[in-house]
Amino acid sequence: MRVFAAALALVAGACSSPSASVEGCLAAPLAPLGPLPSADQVAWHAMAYYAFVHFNMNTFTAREWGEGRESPDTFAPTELDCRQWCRAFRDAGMKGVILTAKHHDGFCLWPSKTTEHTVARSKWKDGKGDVVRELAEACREYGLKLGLYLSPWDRNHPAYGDSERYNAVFRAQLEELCTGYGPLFEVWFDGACGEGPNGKRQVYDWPGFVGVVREHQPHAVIFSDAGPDVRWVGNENGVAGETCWAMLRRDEFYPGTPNSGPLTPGQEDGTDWVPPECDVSIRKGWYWKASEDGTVKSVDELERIWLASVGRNANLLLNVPADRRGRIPDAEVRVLRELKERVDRTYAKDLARDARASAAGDRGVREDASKVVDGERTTYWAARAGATSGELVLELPEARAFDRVWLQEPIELGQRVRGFRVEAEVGGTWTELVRGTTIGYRRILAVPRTTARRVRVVIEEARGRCALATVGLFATTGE
Ligand code: FUL
Repeated sequence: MRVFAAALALVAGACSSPSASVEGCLAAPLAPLGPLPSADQVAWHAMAYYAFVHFNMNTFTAREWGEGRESPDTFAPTELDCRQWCRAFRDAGMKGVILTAKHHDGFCLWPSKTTEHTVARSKWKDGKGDVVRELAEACREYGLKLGLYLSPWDRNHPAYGDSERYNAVFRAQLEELCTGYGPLFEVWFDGACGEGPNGKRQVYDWPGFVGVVREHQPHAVIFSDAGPDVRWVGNENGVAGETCWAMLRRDEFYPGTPNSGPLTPGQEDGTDWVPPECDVSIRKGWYWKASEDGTVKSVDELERIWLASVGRNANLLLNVPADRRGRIPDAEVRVLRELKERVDRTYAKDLARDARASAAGDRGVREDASKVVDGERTTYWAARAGATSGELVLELPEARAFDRVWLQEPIELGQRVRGFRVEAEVGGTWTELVRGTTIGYRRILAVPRTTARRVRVVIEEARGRCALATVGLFATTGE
């Protein structure tokens, strides 16, 4: 009996100890397969969707990149109302907001001691204003998390280009922001620099910048082209790769990296967990301009963007710029609400929640397939030990119509799946609805509207033993 058990365990492919019981072995908890996310990165994945607000000197000059010679008095919002921003974002289902505390022109929205070029030098609120503070307070009131964008490229500061001197300035600015406004969920470093070949040459102290954030905001994730925690997705269209690994060979990239191609799909053999964030603007430019009022995206466009980002293992950072009053314009507030209503209508009811789930091809041993329909992201089904492919069948109480499939992996233990397909039994025949490569934290797939009682997810290939945390089925309402 003992020998038999040991032989079976070897077939199962994971237990090297002959004394391990078959059950213990086959039902062994899934071993982590690195790289793995930190707890703060997992919390970041769960946020999914939040606002970017480009609001600064450029709002008042109708430019995208200011020169740094603008008078502080040019910054003159007439009715700044960060509570109105937060109300709109909260009502839109967003979980946070990231503000351009300083853009490339160097103007600081808070009274920084590191430069003359700040709100403290403007007539706005007699030099007593602080946009970062107003937003931090409004975020607290409306239950949103706060993030800050701080441009390393600075066209105003006299020290820029004198590397060590400016690095000290930038570290001090970061310290002011990281210590003065409560908890930050994300710090956003822009890689852009338009100095050109004859411009100033600044060698940035990235380890020093990261160190300041780590010291004062240990739970904030740091964004740049190359992370270290969250990466740029490689485009500004709001679209993540169809193949989208959270992993990246991080040391091969840096902020402003010319080699941004791999940032879109990520790298299966990446050394670190650096998932992508999709930044895209709700209107043509990043900053509000009256001339671009006609370019606000429609709810259909926004829904496509939502699906191509949130539905592909990325987060969506949707830029909704405030206007010269210091308010989010009505058209944006309206379309954000429409998107929320549409997403809520589609995803409110998971049609698979009362399905019976079973795992086929497991030699009769099941690792509780029901975990994929229990509504919990942290419980999961894993194929038998050693299996890099597997199959899950969902049987619904009756035939139901759906056109969205929602899949999640238990990413705390690593991202694994590299090839899958979803099929439905239609007229007695298994019919392929969609196939894909990666899943990751969250994959949402649009499929042809299908009415079926039995649906299966076939994992064709994975980097290691395969597992799924969630299989959901949803139906759009046909708008
Ligand atoms: C870019 C910047 O140059 C744009 O002005 C904008 O802030 C965008 C989000 O990042 O690199």
